[in-house]
Amino acid sequence: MNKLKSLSMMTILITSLLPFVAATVTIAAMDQEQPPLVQLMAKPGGGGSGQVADWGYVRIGADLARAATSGSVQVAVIDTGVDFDHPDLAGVVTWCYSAIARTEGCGTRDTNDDQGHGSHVIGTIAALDNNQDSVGIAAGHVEIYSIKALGRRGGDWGDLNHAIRMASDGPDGVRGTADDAEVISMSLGGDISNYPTIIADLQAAVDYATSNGVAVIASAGNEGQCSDAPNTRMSWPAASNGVVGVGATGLYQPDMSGWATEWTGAELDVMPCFSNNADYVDISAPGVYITATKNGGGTTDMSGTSMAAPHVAALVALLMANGFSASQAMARIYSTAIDMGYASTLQGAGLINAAAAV
Ligand SMILES: [Ca+2]
Ligand SMILES: [Ca+2]
Ligand SMILES: [Ca+2]
Repeated sequence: MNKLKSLSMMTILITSLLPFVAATVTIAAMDQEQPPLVQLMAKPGGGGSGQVADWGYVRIGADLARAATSGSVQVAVIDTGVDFDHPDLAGVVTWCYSAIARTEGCGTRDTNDDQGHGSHVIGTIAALDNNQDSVGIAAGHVEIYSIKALGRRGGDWGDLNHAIRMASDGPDGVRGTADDAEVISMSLGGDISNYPTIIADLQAAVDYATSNGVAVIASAGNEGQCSDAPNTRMSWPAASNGVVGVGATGLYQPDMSGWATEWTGAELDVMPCFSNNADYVDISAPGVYITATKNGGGTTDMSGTSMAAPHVAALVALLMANGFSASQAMARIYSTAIDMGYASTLQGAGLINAAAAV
């Protein structure tokens, strides 16, 4: 009941389906017409057939933001591990740690991605800009720390707290040195409303990171109810103090005929029903049909606030690579966000605009 889970719609569904074959999900635009049924299909592997920039990458102007960035920072992704051998992540992941097994080392049984979720999130942030697969929003400007705190069926709050502290300390295990992560990205969450001790322990771990200057980003959760009323369920760590809670946006066809997966300038920014409506939602980012690296090679599409959080983490990383502090970076992201017209409990400050922020 109080287990953590990753926040991709696909992940929720594959618990009862074969992973990476095909999953059917229902996603609907908040305040739009009847929710359409859509198919979520895995794409074939890449490998030299040409690189695809996801619509979210294009929509937020990531090319311009990357071009305006110099330097590099470390981003810790707390998730299901990573496919360390994925060609589009070659050299990207510089530290792998399992907060479950409490061991380190990349390409090991303890730190490999046994689910696919972590590899997708990492690709959204950092996949190489080359001639294959996808491209990360902060490609060329980040090193990734892959910290595994989720197994195939979720994780434990104690392991998450440990993961947050390890990310803040970095590989040398010493707080306040150059290898400390600048950003922590968490595409996970759970409702611990009735567990005040767990909330307090989590808050202490978050405070440990934020007081070290780390930007802590988390998915807002997928328990949205297609309603203007606030959620009845909450999601931590998004609801923890000092954590940036990220809602998901999608693209709709200009004639409202359905979801779009390519940004041409005419499509509409909408929020899907699954994105949580709560006062801890701070900002929104693309999270419907996001193309990124697939466990085992190639790319796949996934949807959820899980896919939105790494967009924000990557943008914070670009700003911090340019010398901004975590709080300065977030102030810029909030002030340049695109107002989509939704309530602030749904969209937060709005849709991130990387080109304007950097
Ligand atoms: Ca690529
Ligand atoms: Ca350190
Ligand atoms: Ca650092």
